[in-house]
Amino acid sequence: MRITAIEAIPYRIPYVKPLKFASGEVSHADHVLVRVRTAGGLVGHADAPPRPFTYGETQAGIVAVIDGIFAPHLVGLDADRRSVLHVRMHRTVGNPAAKAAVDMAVWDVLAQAWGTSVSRALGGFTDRMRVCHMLGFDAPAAMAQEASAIRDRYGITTFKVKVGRRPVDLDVDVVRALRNTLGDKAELYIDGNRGWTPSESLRALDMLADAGLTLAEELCPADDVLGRRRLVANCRIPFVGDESVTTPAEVTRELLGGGATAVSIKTARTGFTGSQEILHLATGLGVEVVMGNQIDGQLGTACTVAFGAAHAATSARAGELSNFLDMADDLLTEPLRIVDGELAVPAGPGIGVTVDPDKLAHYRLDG
Ligand code: MUC
Ligand code: MG
Repeated sequence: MRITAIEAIPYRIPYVKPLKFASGEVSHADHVLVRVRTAGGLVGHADAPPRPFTYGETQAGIVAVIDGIFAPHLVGLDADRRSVLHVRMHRTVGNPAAKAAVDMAVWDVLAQAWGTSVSRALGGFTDRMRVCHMLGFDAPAAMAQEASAIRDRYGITTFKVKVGRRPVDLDVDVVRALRNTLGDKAELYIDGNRGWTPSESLRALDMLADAGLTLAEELCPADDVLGRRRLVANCRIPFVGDESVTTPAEVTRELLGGGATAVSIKTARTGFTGSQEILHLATGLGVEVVMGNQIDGQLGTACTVAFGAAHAATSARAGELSNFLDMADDLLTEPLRIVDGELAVPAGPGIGVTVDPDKLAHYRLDG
C-alpha cells in the first residue's frame, strides 16, 4: 500500500449566503481537495479549508506546503505507517488544515484497504449524529427566521449563534429573538470567535442568564490570560475552547490554566489522528467535547460525522454538520442529506463518499 502521489487541488465554490462572524466572513469555499494515491490503485480524498484569519493558512499556502514539503517526504511510504507520516509532517510547524487533510485522505485509503468505513475503523460507536446549525451575523429577526426555516426543513433543533459584536446588546437581542421564536426546547449556544473582551463577555452572559444557553465558546481571546480565567471561572455553563485549542498541548494548557472547560474538536484542523489524541486527552481529564465546524463543505462534513459517530463522547452532543447547506454546489456525486435533524455516516468503504470528476473539473482553479 505504498503512497505513489499526493495531489493538492485548489477549487472555488460560491456560498449562496456568506457566513459572517467576529473574526471574518466567508463568501466562497476556497478550499483544497487532497488526493492520496497508492500503488494498489486505491485513492483517498479529504478537504482542506483554509482559514487565514484564524490559523494563517491560505489556499495557495496549503497547495505549496503539500506539493513542496509534505508530498516529497511522504510519497514512497506505506500508507499504514501513519506514525512515520506524522513525524515527517510535524517537522513543519503550523499548517493544520494541510496536515489534517493528508491524514484523513490516508485514513480513507486505509479503511478502503481494510474493507470497512473510517468511522468503524475509528471506533464505530453509532452510525449517525444529531445536527447543530451555525447561524452567522445578521439582524435578530433575520436570524430567527433562518433558524425556524432550517428547523422546519431539516428538523434541526440545536443552533450555534455567532456573537462577539459591539455593543453586546446586538447579540443579546439575537439570542432573545431566537429563544422567542424557537421556544424552550431548542438548544442554543454562543460562539464569540474572540470578539469580546472578558468583561464584555461577562456582561453578555449576565444579560443572557435566563436564555437557557448550554455552551459558551471562545468569547474572548485566550491571550487575555487572567481576564479569560476570571470569565471561565464565572461561567456557569461549559466554556468551549475552539481556536485556542488546536493541538493536544494547547488543550492541556487551556484546560489546566483555567482558560476553557470544554473542547471543540475539528477534523478539518486535526484530522482523524490528532482529533483522537485530543478526544482521549479530554475524556481522560473529564471534560466535554463538541464536534465543531470549520465552515466545511460536504467532504469535510462527512469526515466530521465519521469521527463524531465513532465515539460515545463525540456523538453525545449535536455536531456542527450543516453549514454546507449554505453552499451553491459541492463536489460529491451523492449529496449528504440531513433528515429529522440527523446526519448518517456515509456507508463505507473509507470515508464513504465519491468526488464527482465533472464537478471537480468545473470548480478546480488549476486548469
Ligand atoms: C467556529 O466555530 O468558529 C468560524 C471560523 C472557523 O474557522 O470556524 C468557524 C466556526
Ligand atoms: Mg468557534
